[in-house]
Amino acid sequence: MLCIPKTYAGQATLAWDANDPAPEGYRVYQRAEGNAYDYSNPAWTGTDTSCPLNNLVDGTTYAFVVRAFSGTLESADSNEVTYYVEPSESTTFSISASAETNGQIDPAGVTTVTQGDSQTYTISPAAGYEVADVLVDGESVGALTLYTFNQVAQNHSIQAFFTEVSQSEDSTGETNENDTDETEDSTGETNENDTDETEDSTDETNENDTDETEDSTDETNENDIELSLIPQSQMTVISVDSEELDRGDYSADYVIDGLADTFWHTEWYYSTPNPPHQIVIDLGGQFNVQGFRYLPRQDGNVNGTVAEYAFYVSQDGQTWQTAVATGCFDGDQTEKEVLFQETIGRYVLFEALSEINGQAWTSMAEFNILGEAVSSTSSTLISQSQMTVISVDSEELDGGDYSADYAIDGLEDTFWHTEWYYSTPNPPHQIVIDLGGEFNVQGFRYLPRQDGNVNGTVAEYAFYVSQDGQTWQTAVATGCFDGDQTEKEVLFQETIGRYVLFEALSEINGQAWTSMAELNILVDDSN
Ligand SMILES: [Ca+2]
Ligand SMILES: [Ca+2]
Repeated sequence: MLCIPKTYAGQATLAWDANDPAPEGYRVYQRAEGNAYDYSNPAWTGTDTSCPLNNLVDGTTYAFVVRAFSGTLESADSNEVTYYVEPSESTTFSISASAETNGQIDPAGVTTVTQGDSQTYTISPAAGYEVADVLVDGESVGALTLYTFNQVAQNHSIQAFFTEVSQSEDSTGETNENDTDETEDSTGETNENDTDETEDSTDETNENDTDETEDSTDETNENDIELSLIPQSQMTVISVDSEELDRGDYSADYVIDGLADTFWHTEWYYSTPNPPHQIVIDLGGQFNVQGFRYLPRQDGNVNGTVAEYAFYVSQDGQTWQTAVATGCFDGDQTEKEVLFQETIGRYVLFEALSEINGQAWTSMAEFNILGEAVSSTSSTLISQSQMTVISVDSEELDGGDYSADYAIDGLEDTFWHTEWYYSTPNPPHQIVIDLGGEFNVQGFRYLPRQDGNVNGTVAEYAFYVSQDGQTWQTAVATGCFDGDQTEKEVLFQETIGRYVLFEALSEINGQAWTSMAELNILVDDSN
């Protein structure tokens, strides 16, 4: 009786009952399914009553018989047993490696690693650059040039960032000759910061131009836009119009998991909604957004790969202005990068308008946003004492004193309130303030009334900056405040002006009033 008593780790053993009397030996013959036995070529010969099965091809069914032999005599075939060799099940994981501009990581891209193995990465800055940081699975591990994933047991990502080597002060005595009106660096680069007219009249090294100390060799060029990726770990998918979760897991969350082999895919199993498809992402904070990267799915299938797109930036995730970028990607699977005019916001919306083969799906392996964190640390508040309320459309002066001036008196417990005693004008309500001089305005703070009553607390707003207090361009910021009484801060693209207009478009409970305890204006006074 021939049988296969045990298999382990893809290794099978064949065993049979001993003949009595014992023969000289046994011969095992094997054939792949569909083939005949080759009795001139036994797979195994020996005196044992079992043998291992070696050199079997994965995914193939084999049949075996055993024959006893003595001298030239050989028995008939035993019963035949078959054995299917399971495809090997060694588990693998993906490590996705990327390097930002000005350096390389090796190996770049997606590397498949067998479970338990290690994978080492070499990080090489370009000349004049050094490693700024390395993120492993979104977490900083420091400015390493070598990193090894040991005993890999899950998917990973690694991203390398680079920064210009900081030049120590130029002490070589390289004289930066000051000539005439044009301030040129010795390197020939026009130095934009030296716009002040205070020129050294000597032939000394030009190190102490006014407040800005410039390195004469290091080109400080403001046009060098440092593009950095916003860490995906702080991003959240807020909404998506469609994601396939029934036939597989193609959640929108996979676009920000750092893994090239996982992807978002719109529904295709029970329904196939038509484009446009939209995904909205919270960046986790205010950013000066400069661009994005779209990595199409990397599994060899191109379904859902985006052709036409539009990209939006918003302060509040609800109000979306005109798209900051629109276009049509090339129909291949490489990562696409789109840059645009810097736009401050916390939320981004990617809209897929068409698919490369005209299908209804959208798919996306990875989504990255390029931008710089915005904080008000570089801004200063204009002193309210130099501000003046120029105009207000409504203020209650009969039912109490709720003058618009109280919005800039520095006191939390006094506030501007629109009329409610004799009349209740509807919004929008507007207050125009003269800042007392021209500023690089980059934000404002709105403090709702602090007396326990919420009437008039602003929900939707728009904010404008003007040079003359009469001509108002497009709002520099629009949005909707959370419905609580904490102070709200809104930052936006720096805009030069002397006058600001705050417009309240709605109230948190849909009432007609507007109230405001304090309005403060943030400006950039760094130059
Ligand atoms: Ca992914
Ligand atoms: Ca006040």
